[in-house]
Amino acid sequence: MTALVLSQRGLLGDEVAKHNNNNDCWVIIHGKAYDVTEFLPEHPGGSKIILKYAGKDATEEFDPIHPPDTLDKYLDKRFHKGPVDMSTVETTAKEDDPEEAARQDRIARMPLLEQCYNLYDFEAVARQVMKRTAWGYYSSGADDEITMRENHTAFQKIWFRPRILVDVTEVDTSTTMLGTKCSIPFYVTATALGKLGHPEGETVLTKAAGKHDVIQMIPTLASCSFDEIVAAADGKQTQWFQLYVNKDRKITERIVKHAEQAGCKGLFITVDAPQLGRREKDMRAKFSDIGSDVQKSEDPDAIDRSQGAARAISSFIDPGLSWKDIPYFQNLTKMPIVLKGVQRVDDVIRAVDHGVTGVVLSNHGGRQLDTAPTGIELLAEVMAELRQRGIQDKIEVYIDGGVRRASDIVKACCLGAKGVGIGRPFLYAMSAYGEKGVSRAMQLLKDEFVMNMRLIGARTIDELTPDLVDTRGLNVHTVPIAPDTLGNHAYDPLVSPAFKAK
Ligand code: 173
Repeated sequence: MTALVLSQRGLLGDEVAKHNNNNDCWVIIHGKAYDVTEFLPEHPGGSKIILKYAGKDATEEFDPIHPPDTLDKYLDKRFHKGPVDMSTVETTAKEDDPEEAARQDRIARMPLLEQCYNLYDFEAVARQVMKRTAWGYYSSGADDEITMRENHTAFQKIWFRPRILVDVTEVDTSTTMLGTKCSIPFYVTATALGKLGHPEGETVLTKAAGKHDVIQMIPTLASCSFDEIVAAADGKQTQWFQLYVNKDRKITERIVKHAEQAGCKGLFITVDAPQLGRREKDMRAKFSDIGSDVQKSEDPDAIDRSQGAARAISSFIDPGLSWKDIPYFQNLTKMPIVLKGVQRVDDVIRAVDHGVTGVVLSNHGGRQLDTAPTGIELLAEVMAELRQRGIQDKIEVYIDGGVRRASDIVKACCLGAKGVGIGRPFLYAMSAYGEKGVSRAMQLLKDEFVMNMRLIGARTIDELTPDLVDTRGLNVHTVPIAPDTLGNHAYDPLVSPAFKAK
């Protein structure tokens, strides 16, 4: 036998397991071994997380964070050690983990999809059936989560002024966004790491969006590769691309051009994340996941993985991005450019002056700056200013954050939004019930939307006008609101640090 022990089906698990340290580190991913020793110091997520899996199968941790072509693209072929006979690899028995056993038990007792009647129902189920780290990553907001909560409650401060005795036999919810027709004024906004929630990741959202003639924004940091997400589309459906601008502009240029060639109809440049916010649920989930190894560290500053999943992979984002770069993007692509994450009125005016096609008034789902304003509150201010200056048709205004009911979308349209982005609710529907779940979530919104339009006396999107809403309470941040029972079921309260078990 040679040093590399091969069974007929590849390397033996024992052989791989020997390469289990800082100076000699192999990992198994999708049944193949890779020597990542030289790559350890360069790993954007830090070396610790790789070392946790040194000599072992790292597929489950790897998949959500790395598109499938990552190793072929970034790890020199001489480090690809070949197939492993997976029947010889020791696995950590899932049954030994009481938390995992309890989760599997809950999965076996999940409510039927038909028992989900609104978007919060999916969230409440997802909270029970998702892995703790995945739930921590998706559900987390920044700091005290004040903005995240306000995103939703702000809609409840707007009341309708319904018009009666309008013939609403026929109601048409279709509209155009960035010049493309779609069935309804909401889109699937970009969210990272889809495979944390579902093994097929973002393609699940693509397929449901295609069925419903809903636009999907493809994230830079998807778990699936960009090409997989485009290939999952039905050929007719519209996709946009969300861009995190890389410090290395060559990479940015390549991916923007690729998105344009692939037929994306809009470039949404994220402008609210020069640094990623602190999301403590994500950090806490990751911290306990990494286990005692980190806790033993001599140097408290070395606890890189307590940063959570998102921060660990965000180091490539350019904090130097500025208004000066906008003409560069306008020269780079013919796709309409939209700034995603605008948070004040004068920045919208500046966006108009720069000739961009649109803005998304957004606080990144309450995951960036806590106590940043909500999209819906800002929308009312922005549209008043644009109208006063007579430039309301010079830019398309979108909002996202906190949308859970079609009435939220209707309110945004009344105030002048071209459409709204929805992120987490579709991730929760996907995580709990897969494509059928996302499709049902979209259908529920569509049904609610038609009903709401009838009940306020509007037949088309153009008939959703500002006079149909009462926004007098919108800017009051201390207004008493009725208890939000569905929301409270799904909301995972912030917690204090846990004591060690006895
Ligand atoms: O909100 C996010 O989690 C997000 O946008 C992100 C950014 C960088 C890396 C991973 C996720």
